[in-house]
Amino acid sequence: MTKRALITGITGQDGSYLAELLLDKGYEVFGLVRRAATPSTERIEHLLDRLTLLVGEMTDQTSLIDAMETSQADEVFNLAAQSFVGDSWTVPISTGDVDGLGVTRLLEAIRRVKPSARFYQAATSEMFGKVHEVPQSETTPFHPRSPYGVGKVYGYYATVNYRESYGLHASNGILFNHESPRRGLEFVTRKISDHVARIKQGKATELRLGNLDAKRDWGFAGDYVEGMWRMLQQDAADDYVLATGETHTVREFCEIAFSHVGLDWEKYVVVDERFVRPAEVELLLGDPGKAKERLGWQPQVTFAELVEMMVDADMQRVSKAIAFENATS
Ligand code: NDP
Ligand code: GDR
Repeated sequence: MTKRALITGITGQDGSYLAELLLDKGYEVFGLVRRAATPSTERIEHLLDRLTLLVGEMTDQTSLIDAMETSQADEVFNLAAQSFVGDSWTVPISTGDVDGLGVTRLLEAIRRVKPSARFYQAATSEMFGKVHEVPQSETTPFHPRSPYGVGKVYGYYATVNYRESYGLHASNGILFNHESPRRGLEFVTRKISDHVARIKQGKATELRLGNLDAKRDWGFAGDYVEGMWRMLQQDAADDYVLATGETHTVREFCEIAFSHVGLDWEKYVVVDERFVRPAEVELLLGDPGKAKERLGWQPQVTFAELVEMMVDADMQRVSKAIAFENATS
């Protein structure tokens, strides 16, 4: 029988890769999308004729119950979130509503409509925040440093609690940063690759960044959606870290990205206090040992390959935009 999946956040980076993966595996895929004046379906444009999109909101309980009733999903992937840490200080209450309470709303919809459905919660390394140990694993205590991190800790425990209270097959993926050419332009990796491409092609002159010393465990998003899927194929639900086990600074990301197109990063990067956060997560380094042992999961793309893949994609995009500009001017 064809399996059915419901993905919230299907228009985001991870939602688009996960939708591709599940369609390839023969799933019928439903996606929850917000009503918007301007649609945000760019990342799933190439899949639209194979998906069923349902209008809904993580803040609206009725829409989540409807989405479960219509989809009758066997597997539910909750990827929807206000996911930009920097903005979570500006909109702390709605971030908590969507990223925290939203998880309980979706779990309630599952419990009431189809309690046999398996549930994946997009938890995050941001829950470790001011880290209590290095590397971080499934047993490391949480110490979130942003309204985003605080909301995600709520969502994490809601997931554990529905597993323990009602026996739902509900798992948390504690994912460390994962990037791709589909990453939003506000996140540091994509901000860098986009600026490198525009500087190289004469469309920008500098790149303004905040904390260059921040260290992150960066992997490729395409590898991480495979890990999400594997979590839901286990007999018992559990929580898993997905990470590369390597950490790099923002400065190192800049070095590789600029040098890939023959530029010296120090000539273009300007530190700008506006991008420094009220409380910073200085160091993230994940231990993916449990996922490797139990799920047989390992990342395939190295750090340097990831940086170069993102720069190459932005170089192509910017050059196409310039060619179009020239042709139409
Ligand atoms: P994106 O920001 O690219 O995508 C977020 C998605 O959530 C979008 O589809 C967005 O829709 C949707 N969304 C936001 N608010 C709501 C709402 N109120 N109701 C319904 N949908 C909403 O995130 P990523 O793909 O990078 O991440 C996916 C998930 O994984 C997120 O929960 C994120 O917090 C988490 N995560 C991500 C990591 C990463 O490194 N990428 C690491 C660890 C966790 P719209 O297009 O309308 O804005
Ligand atoms: P992060 O990603 O906060 O780790 O959350 P982001 O790319 O925004 O920041 C990474 C680090 O880079 C530093 N930094 C800057 N960041 C941005 N965005 N812009 C800048 O100009 C800049 N300069 C320095 C930041 O201070 C930070 O230390 C991402 C999101 O996808 C979350 O949803 C997810 O949960 C975590 O990764 C794991």
